[in-house]
Amino acid sequence: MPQDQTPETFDAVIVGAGFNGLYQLYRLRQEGFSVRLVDAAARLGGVWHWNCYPGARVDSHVPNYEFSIEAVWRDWLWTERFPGYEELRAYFEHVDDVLDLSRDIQLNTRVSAARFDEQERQWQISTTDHETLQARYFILATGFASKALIPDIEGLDQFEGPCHHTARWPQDGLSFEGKRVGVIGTGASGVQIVQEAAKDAAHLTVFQRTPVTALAMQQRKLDPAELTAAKANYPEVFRQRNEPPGSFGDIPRPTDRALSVSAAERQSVYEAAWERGGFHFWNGTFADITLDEDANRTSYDFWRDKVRERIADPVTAEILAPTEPPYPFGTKRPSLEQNYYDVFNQDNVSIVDLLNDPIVRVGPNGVETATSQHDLDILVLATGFDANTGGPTQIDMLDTDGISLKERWKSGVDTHLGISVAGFPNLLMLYGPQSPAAFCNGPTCAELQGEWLVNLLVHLRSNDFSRIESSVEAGEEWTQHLNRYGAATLFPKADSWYMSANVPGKPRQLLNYPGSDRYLQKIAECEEEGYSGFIMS
Ligand code: N01
Repeated sequence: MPQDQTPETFDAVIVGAGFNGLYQLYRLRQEGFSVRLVDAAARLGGVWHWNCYPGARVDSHVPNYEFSIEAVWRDWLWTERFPGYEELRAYFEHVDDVLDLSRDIQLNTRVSAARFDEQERQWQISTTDHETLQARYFILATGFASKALIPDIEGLDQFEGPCHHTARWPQDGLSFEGKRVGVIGTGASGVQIVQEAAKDAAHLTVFQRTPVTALAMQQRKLDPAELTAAKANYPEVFRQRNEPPGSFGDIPRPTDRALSVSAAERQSVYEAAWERGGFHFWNGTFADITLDEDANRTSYDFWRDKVRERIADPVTAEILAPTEPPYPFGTKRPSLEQNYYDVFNQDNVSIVDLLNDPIVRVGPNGVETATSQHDLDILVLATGFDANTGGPTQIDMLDTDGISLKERWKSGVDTHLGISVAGFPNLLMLYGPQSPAAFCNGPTCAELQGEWLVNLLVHLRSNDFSRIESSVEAGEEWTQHLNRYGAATLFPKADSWYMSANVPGKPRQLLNYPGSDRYLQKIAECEEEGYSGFIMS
């Protein structure tokens, strides 16, 4: 639409077609709101559009990473316990078919800027195609991992072969067959792509800075009959998932402390969690793993010994799974692996320990480290994201004093409940910074926090309010609360993206609320108190 015409107007414009945005669209529409959802991608699914590198798959086991809406799960059969990106994309098509979402979704459209019109109490939302949409409420469901982090390495742009970030992978794929491949980064994305590249590459060089504590995935094919039978119990699994602690329905919150049981008992708890696979070993062993260093050390030692027995070369073993923990176990996101540690026994795979042999520069033919030149045909950047804040700050938005969100957050993030920012009326965030986001399973959070937001918009409409803004004091209080809460855990001890420590210059701050049960309690209290911390008119 040309800019001189009246923009299309909605009750709400949502950015982001992942779990959060889609759930919100579905529910707000049910409540009679007019909604438009916009996404830069060419399909639904959020990260699963962008992350199509070989091996990309979800680290949450079936049936956790899906909506608990019966009409959606009833006829959907996953083929693997941890589905790959192709299957996840198909799942989102199924969601679309069942919930009839696409009629209110605009794909291939990137929101570039937004301004709040105080007179009209409407957001004017601009896209890179010079279109303007108008909405009373502007809802960001941009996810915590939408802005790729390209490392600042000298000469990176000089590399002559294909060089891609994992979250900007070519949609039509890229073959590693017979190529010399380099992977920088060993987080969840790095682990997955390394496992695949090791199969076909003539040589694979893995550039590791900090070791990842990857856990046994225990992947397996799912039998359709078995899965169909399991669905009898889905209502109960989803009921548990959506109740405190609110995340995974079938990983019960442990109550024992690691050092309050005998060494033999501890070992058997760890063994059982390892066998169950996935995040059981992270979240399902003892209550104090991310709270107490001595307890934490027992889980690190178990993990280290488990992994090291698979790595033939002792030097490689020490690089991948050091004797002393590089950070408390679980304070950087543990990835899941199938044969990650085994591939380092192959002749075509080598590891470079960047802590002892850092990258100096990238040249046309490969990567130069302090001691060696590594000639490469393909360079993979598995270097992560400007997590949590990267999505919202990509949109040029001004507060009521004319200061951009990016500028406001330069010295630190201040939100009320991870949902609202003082000075940005009618702007609401789902899965945003200072919410549990990365600590809460995506679909669970989309439904629980999403319902809270739906109730809020219904409340505003019922009371004839057209403006909502959180107070400065509420933002300060939430930040202090989160900092205090975080300080009682081991998370601040790691240089992780949870702590914003992976982006040079970003203020160090815990941006994910480590406790979805406590968070749910907090937002429920806010609602019961008539939306405390918010000013409505
Ligand atoms: O990113 P990361 P990711 N030189 O930030 C290294 C979700 N996710 O894309 O630790 C050299 O974890 C960096 O090293 P260091 C999931 O929540 C989920 O893997 O900073 N190395 C690290 O090793 C996940 O946790 C899934 O020292 C550099 C790596 O790059 C989150 O997204 C799949 C560097 C980045 O790891 C992010 O995962 C994928 C440099 N200049 C992602 N800069 C699934 O569910 C960075 N690194 C499966």
